[in-house]
Amino acid sequence: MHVIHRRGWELPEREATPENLFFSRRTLLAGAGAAAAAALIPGSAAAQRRADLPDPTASLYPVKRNAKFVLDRPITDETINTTYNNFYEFGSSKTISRAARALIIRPWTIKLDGLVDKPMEIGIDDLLKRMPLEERLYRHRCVEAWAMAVPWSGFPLAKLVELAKPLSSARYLQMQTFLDASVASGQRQVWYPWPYTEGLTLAEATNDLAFLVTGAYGKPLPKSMGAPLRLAVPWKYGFKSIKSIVRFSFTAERPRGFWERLQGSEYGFWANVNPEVPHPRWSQASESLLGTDERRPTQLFNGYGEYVAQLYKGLDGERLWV
Ligand SMILES: Nc1nc2c(c(=O)[nH]1)N[C@H]1C(S)=C(S)[C@@H](COP(=O)(O)O)O[C@H]1N2
Ligand SMILES: [Mo]
Repeated sequence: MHVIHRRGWELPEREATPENLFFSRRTLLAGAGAAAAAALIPGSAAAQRRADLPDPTASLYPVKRNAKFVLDRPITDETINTTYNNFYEFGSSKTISRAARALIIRPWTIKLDGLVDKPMEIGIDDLLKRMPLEERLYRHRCVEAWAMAVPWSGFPLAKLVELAKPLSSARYLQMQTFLDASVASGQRQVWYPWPYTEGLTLAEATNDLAFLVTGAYGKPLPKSMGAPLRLAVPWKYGFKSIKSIVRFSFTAERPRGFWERLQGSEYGFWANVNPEVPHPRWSQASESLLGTDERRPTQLFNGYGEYVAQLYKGLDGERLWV
């Protein structure tokens, strides 16, 4: 595993390559040990049946749209968004939607722990009963320079923070994806720092825009998009929007995310969208709109500066844009 943890600057090529291509090249470098680790383990028929159960929350949707959040572009075609995904647990290509069907989303228990009044566990359906669901139209900007626009359903992350009752010593929120290599073959690729994690400051997490997603396109969230619970932080690069969350931990120390652990020089903690700060291997000046031939100029904070710019005042020494 240590062999694979080489840095970007040790790689022979520095051309503009999306994160997935970069890491599939890394896969080749990993050699025989990795190939053995990636060997398929057949899933059981029982697990398959559990994965096929209809989503019990279907009757909750559609939910009322919050008119405050408007788009400057058409909503991306639903079939594109459900079949063109980044979800490394199921593979490093964009076509993981079939593999992601193996994910078992009930029961789905979420832990709230760390620096909280009282650690707790709550099932997703109990959580949904306690949370005010609404629909929001958000842009999403992947660090790979493609963008989409999605009608998400869900509730403000601030509401979950309220439920968890963090102590005054808590400064950050770390979120963690499920870990089950028997359904997610990507998690057998041992050179990745599984489980996927991401983090926010508490000020970011309780900001109006930070949204926990449980549905999309007026339906329960598809597995390929991170069912049953994923984050949407639209002013940051897409890798911050962690999927299939099982744990929220409140910490005093800044957490290090999955991509930051893999390649800290390219994927940092803040990762706010900025057209003027290129990724080390490509420009961020413009973005392509998924499902169209259109390119648009990238906007600072992905166009959400009025909501979030004040969060970053006085943080000039920080790498806010990587
Ligand atoms: N657990 C997990 N969350 C994840 C990822 C991932 O690989 N695993 N990819 C991230 C990246 S890079 C992006 S752009 C978005 C993609 O979301 P989508 O597939 O719904 O478009 O999910 C983010 N969340
Ligand atoms: Mo991304």
